[in-house]
Amino acid sequence: MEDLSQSALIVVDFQNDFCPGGALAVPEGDLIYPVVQDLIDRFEEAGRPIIFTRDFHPQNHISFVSQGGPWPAHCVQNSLGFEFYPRLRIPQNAVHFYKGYLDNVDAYSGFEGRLVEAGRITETTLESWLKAHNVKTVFIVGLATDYCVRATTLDALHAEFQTIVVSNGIKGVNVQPDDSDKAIHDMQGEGAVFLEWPVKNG
Ligand code: VGL
Ligand code: ZN
Repeated sequence: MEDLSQSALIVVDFQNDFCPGGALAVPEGDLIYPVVQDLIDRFEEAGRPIIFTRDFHPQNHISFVSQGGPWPAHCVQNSLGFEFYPRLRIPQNAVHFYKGYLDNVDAYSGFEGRLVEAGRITETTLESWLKAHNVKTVFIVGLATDYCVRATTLDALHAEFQTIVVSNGIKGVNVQPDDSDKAIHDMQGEGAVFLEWPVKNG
């Protein structure tokens, strides 16, 4: 068992629209579920912070094809596609950050998100929240390896967190077949440590 003191878990964009059947499905994105849930359970037992980032796009978001962007409409505010993958059990005291909520700004990194409290988007950034809570190490899982996991990991490293990416807790979109391999290479090059998380039935 890892020593989780001074660690936080960051679950990136594990939302319906990034899972099979969703608007921007990551192939086999749902297969990370046992690893993600086991990490949530372990961090909860250890009394450590559990952070969820989510895309929270307006209907006319700049990243959508309808507005000249690269992606089909996805994770539209208060749509089913925005909701968490349904099997996820979200702890009561989990901490939530939304990103990409302005019409004309996209954000892949959770570090560009803002804390949501009582359903309202605040000014608090993920970096300031983690530092205020004396977090030194972040464990990162979620979707997608080649976009939001990559960007979140690089920002965590630039903010000088020890950054552990759980290799069996991520999946990529792979618009080009080797995009995830390239993203992993980029993350390792900046100092990310890749760890396979042992899960029974995983
Ligand atoms: C993502 C593409 C567009 C992601 C979000 O979560 O990786 N990818 N928006
Ligand atoms: Zn998006």
